Amino acid sequence: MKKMKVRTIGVAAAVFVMALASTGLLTTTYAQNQQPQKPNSTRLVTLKVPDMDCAGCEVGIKIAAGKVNGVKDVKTNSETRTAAVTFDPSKTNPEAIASAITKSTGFKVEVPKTAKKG
Ligand SMILES: [Cu+2]
Repeated sequence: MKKMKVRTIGVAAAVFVMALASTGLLTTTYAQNQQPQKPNSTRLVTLKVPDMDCAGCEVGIKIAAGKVNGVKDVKTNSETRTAAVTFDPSKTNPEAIASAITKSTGFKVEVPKTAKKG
């Protein structure tokens, strides 16, 4: 009976330490997310492409956006009809990327209002 009690306390202590450790980790992650963006960091914009309805459209949009200087990554989704573009804001901007896609593929591209400034 005595042994049982000691073991229970031991387990409870271990759980308590683990809980403390995970709280510490969460706090650290939160603090990192709060840091201001570095001047050279990239930005992500999700462009709407209402006429993108198949993989063929996606390829054309990826190629067109990828040719824009400063574009780092393009992820298209023909189901949601969006193109998530990662870019270097010192080299290009969402509207320039949108117009490059339209010029190359003929697709109308909508830039979200929040991305138009800056
Ligand atoms: Cu298509």
